Amino acid sequence: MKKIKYMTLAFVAFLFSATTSAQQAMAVEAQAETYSIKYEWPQKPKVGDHVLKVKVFQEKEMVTDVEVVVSYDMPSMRGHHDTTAKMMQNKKGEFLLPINFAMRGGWEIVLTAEKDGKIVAKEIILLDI
Ligand SMILES: [Cu+2]
Repeated sequence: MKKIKYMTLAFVAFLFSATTSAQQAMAVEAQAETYSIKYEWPQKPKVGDHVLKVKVFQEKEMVTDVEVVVSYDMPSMRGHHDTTAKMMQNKKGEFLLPINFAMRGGWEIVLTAEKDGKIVAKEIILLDI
């Protein structure tokens, strides 16, 4: 009976150490994989629909195995134009989506890049239309 107890303890200790080292490995991996979002407006945004173009990079390499979600609104009238959509991807792996600037004023666009359901990069664009 005593022997079984020791074995259980040893097993629990093993599990604990395995989890800890796995977590440490993940933390190191997350630091090494630095994602960033770059964006551009092919045409100067004005009132109306204007395409936003986005590229996602991991270190200096462009990556295509991510999803980009865009969420935009006017901070001065929160919720009034609140729109969230997944960006479409072209053959080059760039992300595109027309943004509807319904009226003049300040706009806020939040871009999030997601990989395997986790947010890996975030970018906020503030502009006056
Ligand atoms: Cu408005």
